[in-house]
This record gives sequence, structure tokens and C-alpha cells, in this order.
Amino acid sequence: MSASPFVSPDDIRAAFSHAMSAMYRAEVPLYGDLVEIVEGVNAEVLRADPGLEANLERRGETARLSAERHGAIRVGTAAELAILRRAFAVMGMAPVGYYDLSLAGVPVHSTAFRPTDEAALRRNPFRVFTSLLRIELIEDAALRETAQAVLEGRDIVSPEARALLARWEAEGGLTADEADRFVAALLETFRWHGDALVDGTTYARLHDAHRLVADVVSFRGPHINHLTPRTLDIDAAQAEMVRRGMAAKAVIEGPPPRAVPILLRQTSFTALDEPVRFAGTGGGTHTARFGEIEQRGVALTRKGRALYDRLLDEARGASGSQGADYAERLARAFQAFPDSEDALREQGLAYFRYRASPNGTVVAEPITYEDFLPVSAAGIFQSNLGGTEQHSYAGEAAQRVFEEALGCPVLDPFALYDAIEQASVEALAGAVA
Ligand code: OOG
Ligand code: NI
Repeated sequence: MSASPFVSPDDIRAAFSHAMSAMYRAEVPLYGDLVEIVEGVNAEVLRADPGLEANLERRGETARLSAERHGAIRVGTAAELAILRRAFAVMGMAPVGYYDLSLAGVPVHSTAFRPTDEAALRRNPFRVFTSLLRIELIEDAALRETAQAVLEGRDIVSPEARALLARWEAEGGLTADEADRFVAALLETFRWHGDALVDGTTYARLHDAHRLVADVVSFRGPHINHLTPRTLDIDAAQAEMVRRGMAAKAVIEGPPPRAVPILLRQTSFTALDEPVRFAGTGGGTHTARFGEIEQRGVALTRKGRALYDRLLDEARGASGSQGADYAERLARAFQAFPDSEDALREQGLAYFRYRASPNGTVVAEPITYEDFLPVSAAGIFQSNLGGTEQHSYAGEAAQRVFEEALGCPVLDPFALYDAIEQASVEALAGAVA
């Protein structure tokens, strides 16, 4: 077997995820505290439950746990989205899923760039929630034109990153040295710059249209706005955040606490006020970057997801609100969601991977959810925009427009989980035959 001269996309992704984490830790020291809390809680959970530890170990999840995180960025134009799609492809990350957030009053739509096959996920599951500004939702035509001009005048990817990207596309890979240079050059795209591209008056007008519009348009590039480590017990991690005096979000997004975790639970601490220098003269502060933690559970089938969506609606009520009794309402609504692995499997609500145990019996293991949740994402956006203003956009899902900007269709997450489950069934049939 001749060795490939190229570094695997999985290794480039792992290096990139590591570099992002180091950069964000330096930019937002509270992120380092969050990582520390999560590591402490995870070690404690594993110590208290050796069965869980063995389970995660066998599924190859322990190794990925401490390296696991997701990030989020926001871009302004179709061209920016398209070049990032190409850059993420170098790292084995493809766009999965479509999230329309306009209905929640946020003028963006989004996808998640992530690895898609089992081996790659096990190696490093780094994912980036990527949102595209829907500039047409800025009502003031003059402001819309100003925003467009600012966005068209910036280049978010450096010449070096572009050159290496072109090389990867032409040669089908990068050597170790090129991969190192690519990671370092692409990292610059996501760095925070306190010097704005716009003057103070323009910033204020963009901010009045929507805080998010100011965040996307005013700066040199799509700074990483949070990086999220994965915890095994989000309630314990949240309690520790509060104990340390972090401004944690009041409500944990997603399903209630359960014996068998499903999908994704998330919480965050509110964004920092950071100093900004405006073009020309003057300065101010900008609120954009924050910290978040997440706990991941089993992926749900279409049927399971429909039940989740229905029960969540029920808990939120007609107003879609999360009032003081929300935790109670959520728990009550989700009593209708079966809470054992057997019931989830027998009723076809969740995805499982099947394998033969050493004594020949078949074991079913939950397949981890790798994606995001639109209602939760809207809650995370809102809690971190710093304000209380309510917007509503008559947004209808615009998936086709998004995909045109992206340059390809997004992958269907259900199809990916189906394929993983199906492959395990076939491998099992092969083993028994
Ligand atoms: C993304 C918010 C969504 C999540 O984990 O659901 C998100 C953003 O604020 O840009 O990160
Ligand atoms: Ni997030």
C-alpha cells in the first residue's frame, strides 16, 4: 500500500477545531472557564456511572467527548456562504439540514457544516452552525443598499487560504505543510476584529434594523460568536455556571431532563459587551459573543421528531413563551414521550446501531444526534442579542434560495441517520449469515 501524500480531511478538521478553541479561549476567557466546568462535570458523571463509561467507550464516544464542540458564524452574502462551503469541504464537513429562523424574528437562515459518516464523526465531530443574513428583510431600502455595499467591499478569506483551497480542489488533497498553512490562514476568517468597517452612525442604523444585522455587516468578517463544549449532564453544568456567577440563560432549551436523553439540550451565558472602534472617529460597544454548553442524546426518527415538535408546541403554548412555569409545563407535556431505550426502539421513535455481543445476542445502541434544533437555536440567538426587542418577519422558508447561495443542496439529516442504522443492520446480517 503506497502512503498518500495528503493529510486526511478528518485530521485537518481536528487541527482546525483545536486551533479555533485555542483562539476563542484567548479572545473570550469565560469560554475557558466553561470548558473547565464541563470537563469537571463529565469526569464526575463517568466516575459515578462506570456502566455509562464502558458504554461510551465501546461506542467510541469517550475519545471524542473532550474534543467535541460546535461553533457558530454568520455571513452576509451568497458568495461568502459559497466560499465557506468549499473551505469546510477541505475538512470533510458538508452542509446538513436547513433552519429557517425568520419565523422566530431573526433575519437569517442556516445550515450546519459537519462530518457525515460514522468514522469521521468518531474521529472529530466538529460542527459549525452557519447563518446567512436575509438582507431582503431589512425594510429601509437605503440602509439595505448601504449594507450590501459594505458586504460587497470585504473579502472574508485571505489570498493564502484561497490559494490552498484551489490547490486542494485541483489536487484532491493537501500535504502536511499545506494543511498547517491552510488551518492557520482560514482561522483568520473567524477572528474577532474590534475595528468596524462602518462609522458610528451607520452602525447605529444597522443596529436599529436588528442587532444581528449590525453584527453581520459592520465588521471585517464572520467572527466566531460561540464555541460549545459537550457535557454529559447539562443540569449539573448549568448549576455550576450559576454558582460561579455566570449570567446563565434562565431556561435550558430543548427537551426536559429524562432517563434516556433525546436530541439536544443547550444553555448559554449572555454575550459580552466588547469595545469597538468605528471607522472615522469614535467608538462604542458591541454585544455578540457568548458561551454555550450542550448535552446530546439519541437521534430521533421522523416519527420521533414529529412527536417532539408536537409536545414542545404544547409546552410553549399559543404564545410560544417560556414563562416562569415553563420547566413544569415541559415536563408535563413530555410525559407522553416514551423514556426507555426499548420503548423508543419498539415504537420506531429513535435511531439505533445494532451489533452482535460477544455471546451472540444482538445489542442496540442509541445513535447520537449530530444536528441542531430550530426552536432552540432561535432561543439561543435571542438570549444573546442582548436586547429585548421583538421582531417579526413574514418569512416563509426559503430553502431553495439558500441552496442557490450555497451552491448545492443541503443534506437531509434523517437520511444520514437512516444510513448509519441500515449499515449496522446489514453488517449484522453479514456476520450471522
Ligand atoms: C447561532 C445560534 C444557534 C445553536 O447551538 O443552536 C446555535 C448564532 O447565534 O449564530 O448556535
Ligand atoms: Ni450553539
